[in-house]
Amino acid sequence: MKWAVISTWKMSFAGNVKAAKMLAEGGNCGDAIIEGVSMVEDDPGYSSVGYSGLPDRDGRVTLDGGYMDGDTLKVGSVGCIEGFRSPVRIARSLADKEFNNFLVGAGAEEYAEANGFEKRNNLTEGSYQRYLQEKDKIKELNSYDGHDTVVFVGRDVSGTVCTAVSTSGLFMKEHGRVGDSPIPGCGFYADSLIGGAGATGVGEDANRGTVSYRAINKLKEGKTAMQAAQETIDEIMERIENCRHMSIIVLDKDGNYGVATNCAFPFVYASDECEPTLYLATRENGKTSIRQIRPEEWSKD
Ligand code: SD4
Repeated sequence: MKWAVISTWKMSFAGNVKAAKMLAEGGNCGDAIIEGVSMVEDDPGYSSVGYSGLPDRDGRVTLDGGYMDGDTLKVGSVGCIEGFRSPVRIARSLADKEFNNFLVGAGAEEYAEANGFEKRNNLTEGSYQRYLQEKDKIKELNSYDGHDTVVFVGRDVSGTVCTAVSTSGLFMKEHGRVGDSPIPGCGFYADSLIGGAGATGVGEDANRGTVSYRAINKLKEGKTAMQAAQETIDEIMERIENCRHMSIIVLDKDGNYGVATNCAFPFVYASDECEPTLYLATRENGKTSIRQIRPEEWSKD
């Protein structure tokens, strides 16, 4: 494959189309996937990323984002950042720094403001209403049904692999909680010599399994992208008691994809050989089964 891009959930479809177009025109992988992720961040119709994200227990929308360049292994992340438009863009700018490349909370906000990143109140009326409905319930934290983290992994014509991620994390999390998404090796990873990976699901479990790096290691051992994804999910389900929802996307350095899940997980894949296509992955008899679906077949994000 000359180029390829894979992204999580149906909500990433329009962003995948945009990223695919950029890659097809010879665009840089980082630029293409950042564009894809930030389209999801900007869309108030999606309630688990960026604008209109899921509030925490204090009714605040705090966001996590990460970016990794597989050529240099440079990585940048923000955690628990509030009041800014695009965590993934802030994360990418941090990847250029030799030190201080993972900032959280007030420190991340100070950096974003000092560096001219656009501010935005991400608590929309929709997010607030969702919060009001849940705030008095004692709720077990779980991945929000059908509305989750957006991860893009891409490979451009020059062979560069990058991964980018953005999320509001778990609905009704404690203020200050950070999941797997901005943590390199857990929520995302990229190495142009091997491939890239990213996770969506309950971050506490993804962190325990360092799932993205686990998948990359399997690629390095010579497994296919599909085997790497499946073995990663199998291992953490075996090793973590009551492992909750978890899905992983993998792209090898040649642009072949692998996906595995323990729930129902839509994703989008495009390459120079295949236009952006929506698939649904499910777990059947202990293995991931994947089929192409029409957008109408999946009513959630
Ligand atoms: C987190 N992994 O913060 C994210 C949330 C997610 O499906 O992906 N939910 O734990």
